[in-house]
Amino acid sequence: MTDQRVLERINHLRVETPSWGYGNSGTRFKVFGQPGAARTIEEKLADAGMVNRLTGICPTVALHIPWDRVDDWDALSQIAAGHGVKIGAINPNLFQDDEYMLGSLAHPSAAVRSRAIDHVLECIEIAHKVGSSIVSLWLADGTNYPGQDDLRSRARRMRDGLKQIYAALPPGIRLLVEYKFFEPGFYSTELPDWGTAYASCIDLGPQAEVLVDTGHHAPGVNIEQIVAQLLDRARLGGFHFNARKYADDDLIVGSSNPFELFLIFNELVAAEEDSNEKVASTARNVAYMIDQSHNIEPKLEAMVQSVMNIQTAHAKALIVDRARLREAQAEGDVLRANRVLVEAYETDVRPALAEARKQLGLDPDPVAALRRSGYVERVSRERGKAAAGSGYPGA
Ligand code: PSV
Ligand code: MN
Repeated sequence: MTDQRVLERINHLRVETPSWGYGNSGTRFKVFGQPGAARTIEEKLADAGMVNRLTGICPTVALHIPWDRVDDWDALSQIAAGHGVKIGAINPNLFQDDEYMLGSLAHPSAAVRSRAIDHVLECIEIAHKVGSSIVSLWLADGTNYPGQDDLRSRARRMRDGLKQIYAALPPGIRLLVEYKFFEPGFYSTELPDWGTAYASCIDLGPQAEVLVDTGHHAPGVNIEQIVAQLLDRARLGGFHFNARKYADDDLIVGSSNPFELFLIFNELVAAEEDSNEKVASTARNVAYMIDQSHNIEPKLEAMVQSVMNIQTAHAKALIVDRARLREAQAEGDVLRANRVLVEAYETDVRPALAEARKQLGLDPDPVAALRRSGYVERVSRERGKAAAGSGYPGA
């Protein structure tokens, strides 16, 4: 790839940031309030606008309902536009109401199941109103004890609920189905892995695609291989990026696992060039989103840093010498093939990223630009240290 083509591809990437990443959040032990943390959806959109102005590649913001519910969606879309952003994926919340203690779509009670379905239908309606093309569904459904509920009955109830939701999906809106191997259920989870999510999407139809949250796998799982499988089956819909050491830690993406992030992007970039047009177009339409909550680190800087880490991994994947890689693979030259990948990973892409940002008229160092801007100090003065936050319990 020519240098200018690499710069164009760097600037072509889009990364969605989450509204809940801008408000106060914490662990189940403590929520530390941060001065200036956004208290309302309007303030979250303002912060997301700032991240977009600094990075140039984050023009959409994911909402979580009911955390971000408003009466007037047109007005909210206007406010977003005023900050230079648009509303992106709509995330239903099927885990925070008392009724959902034993699950949502898989709940033993038909009344709770239908409440959960109604909520997702409302989210589809919201997506339609704000012009978003994604409803992103994560089910907290699971059990804590063997025997607590019948596993096959739960799976059937969930499948039935998903079918009702899918039937209400207008053309042009994608349903992303997110899996997670545990938590809040500690014994079983209804959608624990990519295979179950994939099977559910196949049952539903072409508008249903799998969402990979990088924090939702057991330690040691080969996520890039999952990505490759889903791409090859043309069912990878999106990502929730974050990093973790042990469980779903929601730390800054690429902070502890930069090589893994590079290998994930390596699969994506390779698939974009696949001769099978279905695979290539799937790769080109993957929705890249961040799903993080920053509990002790400054929120705006953490978000900007996350976007930069994603760009770094992406840029390194763009410069992999694919012809040499294929040649070494065909010859069975194990270590030369490995070295081709590692060479790209070890390349310093910071000058290319700085140049790409300059071509967008941006500061080559978005973190330094944020620090110089005085934005965080200003909103800290204006907003103070808020009790309200992301929507998370205790926040
Ligand atoms: C669940 O852990 C999850 O990854 C889902 O995407 C939720 O919508 C999100 O986190 C809430 O923070
Ligand atoms: Mn997620």
